Amino acid sequence: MKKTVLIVQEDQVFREELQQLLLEYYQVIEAANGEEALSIAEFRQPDLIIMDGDMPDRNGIKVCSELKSGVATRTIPLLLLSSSTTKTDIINGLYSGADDYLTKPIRSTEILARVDAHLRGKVFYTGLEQNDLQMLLELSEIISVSRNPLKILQTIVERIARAVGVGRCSILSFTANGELLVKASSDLPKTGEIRLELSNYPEISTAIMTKKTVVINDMTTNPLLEPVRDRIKNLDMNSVIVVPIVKKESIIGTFFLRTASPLKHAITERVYKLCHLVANMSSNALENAALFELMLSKQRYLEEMTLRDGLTTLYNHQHFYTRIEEEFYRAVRYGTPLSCLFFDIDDFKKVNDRYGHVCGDEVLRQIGRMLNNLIRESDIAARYGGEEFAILLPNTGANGAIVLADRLRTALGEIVVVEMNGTRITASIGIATFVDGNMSSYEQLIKQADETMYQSKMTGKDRVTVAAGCPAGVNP
Ligand code: GH3
Ligand code: MG
Ligand code: MG
Repeated sequence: MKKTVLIVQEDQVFREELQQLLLEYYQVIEAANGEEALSIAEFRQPDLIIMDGDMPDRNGIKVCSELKSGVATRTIPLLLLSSSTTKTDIINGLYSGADDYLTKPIRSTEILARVDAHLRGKVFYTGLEQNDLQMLLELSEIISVSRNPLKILQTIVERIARAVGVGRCSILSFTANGELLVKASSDLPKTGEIRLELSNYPEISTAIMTKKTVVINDMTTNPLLEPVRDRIKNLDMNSVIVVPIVKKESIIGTFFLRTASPLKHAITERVYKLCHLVANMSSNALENAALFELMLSKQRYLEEMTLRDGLTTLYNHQHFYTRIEEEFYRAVRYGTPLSCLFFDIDDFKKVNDRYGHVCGDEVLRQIGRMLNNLIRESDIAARYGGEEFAILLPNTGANGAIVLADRLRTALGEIVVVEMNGTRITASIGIATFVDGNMSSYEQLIKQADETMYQSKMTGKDRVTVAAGCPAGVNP
């Protein structure tokens, strides 16, 4: 049998609009004013009431209170429908006894979802403190205005952690390939991509598997945590709640809240309700977070590409200058050495002339790939010009640069382009090192590296020359 919904609404047009919306699923009865509402509610005992919050003289709020204090009507879920979106009005509505509120204009899917949830006893504001309602409303405002889902999730966990006074509150995403990633955490401001091993968290895996909330009020004795007892025994924690975050019937994550040890049996009804409400609020943001991150990484990729040379993917000339300036001042400030290595491919014109530009390009492309593998994370490799390259080696003296130069000569010798019939690629290499204040500018460092490279060219190519004042080289 269909459940009965009482619509209390002064505006006839609006009343009919609501009726049309609900008629397919519910038996709908109507009241046009507060008086009628009170008598019909008592007499017909509807399963749910949708109350007009905009009746004159705050009549809707008054009728709410009367219905909620009447013996025969107090248990009927009551939804306050109001055009007022100010926090105080909504809070007053909820304090008058309304179980939930909706704001006009009405959105059909939202109304149907809320009515359904209340009829199944799923939504509840009772038992929350006034501050909690205030916080929930503020969170929904932030959610509706912020375009950064990760920030939304971070705000949610921070506000809840503060409201409940817990050790940790996190929102985790559970991806289609079974990964559990921390998206926001109250005690870790920058979560990045922290991955959790599901087997270390039986409470989370149970929530995901059963699609049900897991509450553990004493972590020291609960049997569910037996497999990880040793791992958690020294951690400062006592109670935990894990609420699945669901989107279109599938689990997309969990809301996780854990208290520190003095807070025994901390998952009270209030905490339970708060966690459920915010888990629901988080679901859109969590879904959008993946999209958002993809967009950010694309943006970062595009930004990075403007610093790089298209053919070799090495940094371009301009970025090399930016970095050498930064690194030079860092070296001056911290008294660390800074080496600069220049190299120019020998007889590259011949490569082009004999085998064509396409082969020449392939050699340059392979050099780019090789250099990216050869150098450390902190080194900077750039295509300085056509077939001329530069490598900046922070915190590296001439000896370290010579070692790299040797590896570079070997790696160049290993470059193979099939059409080139075994032609070996060689380069003339020059090294200069800033150490102990031996230079006054980065331009000087570049000039010395360039000049020593030229010396290698002049003295027979395929060799390494180290600028004067640096340790002896290892030329062939
Ligand atoms: P050396 O040993 O004195 O350095 O002789 P070289 O032939 O390498 O030097 P030169 O400066 O005479 O010629 C450089 C050649 O590099 C000429 C130019 O066409 C080629 N080159 C520069 N940029 C590119 C590029 O992007 N692709 C190709 N395929 N060739 C390039
Ligand atoms: Mg050359
Ligand atoms: Mg050249």
